[in-house]
Amino acid sequence: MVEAVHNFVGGTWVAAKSGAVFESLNPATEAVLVTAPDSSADDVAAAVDAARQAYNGWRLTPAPRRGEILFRVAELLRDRKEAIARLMTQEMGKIIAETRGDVQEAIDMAYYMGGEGRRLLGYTAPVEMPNKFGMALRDSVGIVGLVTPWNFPVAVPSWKMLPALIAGNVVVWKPSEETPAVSAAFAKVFEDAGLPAGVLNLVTGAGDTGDALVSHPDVRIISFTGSTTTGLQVYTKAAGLGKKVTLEMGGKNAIIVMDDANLDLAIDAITWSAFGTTGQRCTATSRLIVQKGIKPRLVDALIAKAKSLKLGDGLDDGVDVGPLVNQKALDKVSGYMDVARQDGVKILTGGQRASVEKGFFFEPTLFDGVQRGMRVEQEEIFGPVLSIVEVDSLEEAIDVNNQVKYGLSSSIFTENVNAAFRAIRDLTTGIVYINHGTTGAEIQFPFGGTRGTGNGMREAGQAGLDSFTEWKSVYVDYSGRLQRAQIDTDAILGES
Ligand code: UN1
Repeated sequence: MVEAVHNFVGGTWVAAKSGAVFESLNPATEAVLVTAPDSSADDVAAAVDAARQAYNGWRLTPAPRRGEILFRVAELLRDRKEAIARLMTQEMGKIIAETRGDVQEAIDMAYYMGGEGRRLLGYTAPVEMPNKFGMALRDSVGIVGLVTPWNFPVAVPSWKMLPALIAGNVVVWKPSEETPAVSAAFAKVFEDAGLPAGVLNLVTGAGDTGDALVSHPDVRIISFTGSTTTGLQVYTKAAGLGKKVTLEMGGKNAIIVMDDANLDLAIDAITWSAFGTTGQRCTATSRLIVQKGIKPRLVDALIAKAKSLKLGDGLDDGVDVGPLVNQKALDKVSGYMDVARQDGVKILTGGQRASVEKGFFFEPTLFDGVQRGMRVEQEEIFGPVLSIVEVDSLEEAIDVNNQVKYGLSSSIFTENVNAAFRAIRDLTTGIVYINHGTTGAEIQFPFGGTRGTGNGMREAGQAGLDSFTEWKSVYVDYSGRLQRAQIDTDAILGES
C-alpha cells in the first residue's frame, strides 16, 4: 500500500477537494513512493484564505518570538536530518551525502533567520527640519506564494519561507510535483515547532496548481526557483497582475583553469561541480574553460575520474552519482548527445544512458572541441555533462565565460593573485569562486545570478529579506508647528 501525503492548509492535513492525486516515483528504482494531492484552484484558494486569516496574528507577534519558532524549526530539522535526507534521496535521487547537505542548508538558514527576529535592521538618518525624526523600517507584505524545484527540495524552499516568515508574512507553498513527500515532511517540522495554523500552507500539484497560486489576486509576492521557461511565464503573468516577483532560473556555469593552476585541486573541484547531484544544480559546472598548456593533463585526469564514478541508488554505500530525476530529464540529456554530434563535438567519455536495469541513470559525460556559441556551450542541459572549451589567455577565458545568457556562478583556478583579482573584477556572474568549484554557496551571502538567471533579486543573506519586505519610511515631527521640508526649510532655519 503506497502512502498518501496531504496538503497542509490552515493547520490541518487534507486531501485535494476533488480527491485527485498524482504519484511520486523513486528515480533510482522507478517504484511509486507516495501519492499526493493534485490540487486545483479551489485548494489554492482555501490555502490563501487560511493564510489571510492567520496574517494579523502573525504580523503582530513580536519578531523575536517569531524567531524563537524558527530556532525550534532548526532544532527539529537537526533531529530529523537523517530521516528527511533518506526520504529526499528516495524521492529525487541525489546521494545521501548531498541530501544531508540540503537539509543542513535549511538548518543554517533557520538559525540565521531566527536571529533576524532580533535584528530586521532598518535605519535612521538625519532629517532636514529641526525637531523632527526619520527612520526606515522593514514591513511585512502579506500573503506570499512560493513555487520551488525538486533539486533542492528543502534548502531552496527554506531560503524563501524563512525570510518571509521572520518578516511577518504568511505563506502558501507549491513545491515541485517530483517531491511532495519530502515537502510534507518539511512542512510538518513547522507544525511541530509551534508555528500558528495558517501561517504556512502547503498545496501540492503541478503546473496548474502553480498557475492558480500565481494568478490569485490576494497573493502579493511570488518567489520562484526553477526552469527558465516556467519562470518567464510566471514573471509575465505576475507582472500583469502587478505583483512583486523574485526569480531564480537557469545557469551555464564555468570553471576557468589557467596553466598555473593547482592541477589536483582543479580536477577534484571540476568532478564534483560537474557530476555531483548528477549535474542537476543550477550552480553545476557545465563548461570547463581551459588554457592550452594544462589542457592535455587535465582532460586525461578528468576522463579517468568520470569513468571511476560509481552510479547507483543514492542510499547505497560507495555510490557517487545518483539518477536523473525522471524520464523527461533522461530524454532531454540524451537529446543533447545528438546536438553535440551534429556540431562535430567529440564525446570523450559517457554519452549514453547507463546500463542498469532500472532507474534514470546517465553516464558522466565529457564533450571536447566545444566552440563558443555552440548549443551545448550555451544551453542549460541539467545533467552530468561537461563541455570543454580551449582558450589562449585570461582575457579570452573571461570573455567566453561572460557571453552566455545566464550569469549565476563562475570559478577560476590560478595561483596568480593578479589574475584572480582581475577575474573577480571582470566575471559577470552573481557568484564568483577562486580555487573552488561553482557549487556550495553559503546561506549568509546573497545567492542569485545576473542576466537570464533571474530578475535582479537575490535570495539568502540580508539581501534575501528584500524579496519579502517593503520599506516603510516614518517621519515624526515633534516641533509642535507646521514644518514643510523642501518648501520652507530656509525660512524655518532662518528663524531658529
Ligand atoms: C540550486 O541548484 O538551485 O550553491 C541551488 C549551491 C547550493 C545551492 C544550489 N548551495 O550549489
